[in-house]
Amino acid sequence: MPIKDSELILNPDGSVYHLNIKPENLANTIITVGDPDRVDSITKHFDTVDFKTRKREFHTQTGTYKGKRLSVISTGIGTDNIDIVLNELDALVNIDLKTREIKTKLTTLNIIRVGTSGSIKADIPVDSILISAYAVGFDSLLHFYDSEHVQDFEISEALKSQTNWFEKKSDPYVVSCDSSLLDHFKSDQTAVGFTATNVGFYGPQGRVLRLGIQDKDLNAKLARFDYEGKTISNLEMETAGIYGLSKLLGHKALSMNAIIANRATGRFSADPTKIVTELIDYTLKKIKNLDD
Ligand code: R1P
Repeated sequence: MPIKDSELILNPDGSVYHLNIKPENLANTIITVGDPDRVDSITKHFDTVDFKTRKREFHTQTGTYKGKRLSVISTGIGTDNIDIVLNELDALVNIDLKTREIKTKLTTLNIIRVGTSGSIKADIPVDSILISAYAVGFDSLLHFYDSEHVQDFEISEALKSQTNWFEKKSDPYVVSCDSSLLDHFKSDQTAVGFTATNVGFYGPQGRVLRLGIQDKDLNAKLARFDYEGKTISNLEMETAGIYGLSKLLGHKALSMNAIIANRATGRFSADPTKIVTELIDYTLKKIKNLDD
C-alpha cells in the first residue's frame, strides 16, 4: 500500500517536507548538530561540499571529508525536532519516494550527534568530551511509538524509584547507543556516560530564574542514581530521541557531547567554542575510517 500524500509529505521538487532533501543529496553517514551555525564549522573542513539547503532550523550540507561522503544536518533543539529529522532521513533511504512504498532492501545509516551538554557530576569537568553509552528520555517521544522492545525497563524503574519520580511527568525511557559505534569512537580522550535528555532547558533541567520548580533536588538525585554501576553523567535535549528512533528504524547512532557546563560546581566553560572545535576535530578524525 503506497503511503498517502498526507502522511509522507513531499515538496514540489520531490524533496522531503521539512528537511528539503532528495535521496541523492544524502550520505549514509550523517552528523547531527543542534545549532544550524555548527554545520559550517564542520563542513569548512571538507574537501568539497556538493549540496546545501536550509529550511527552518534544518540546515544540511553534504560533501566529502578526506574522501568520505558525509552529510551534516542541524536538528534545532529538542526531541520534537528529532522525530522529524529521524523519520525524514529514514524515508530518504528506506521509502521509494516515487512509488511511496517501503523498500524491500533497507539501508542502515550511521548517525553521529556532535552536541553540547552540561555535566551533573563534579568529576566530569567542563571542556571535556563525553560519549553517551546510554540515554534516558524525560520527554515522551518514544511512548508514541511501538517501542517497548528497545527500552530498558529495569533501569527506568530503578530511576523512578531512586528519584521518587513525580507521576505527572512522562515516564522516563532508557535506550542505548550502537555498541559498534561506541567502540569505534571512544578513546582515552573521551569519557563514556549515561545522558539524561530533558524536555526543556530551564525548569526541566533544574534551572531556577523566576519560576519555582516541582523538584529542586532532581539533579542531585540524578547524580546519585546508580543501577548496577550505571550512573547519570550529563543533561541535554536530543540524545534519547535519536537513540530510540534509530533503534526502531534500524540505524546506528552515537552521541558525542562537548561538556560546556558543570551543574554540580556551577561552572561554565570560559571558551565553549574551543571544546566544540576539539570535538569536531576528534569526530572527523574518527569518522573518516568508519564503514558505511
Ligand atoms: C541547549 O542550549 C541546546 O544545546 C544542547 C542541548 O541539547 C540543546 O539542544 O545541544 P546542541 O548544542 O547540539 O544544540
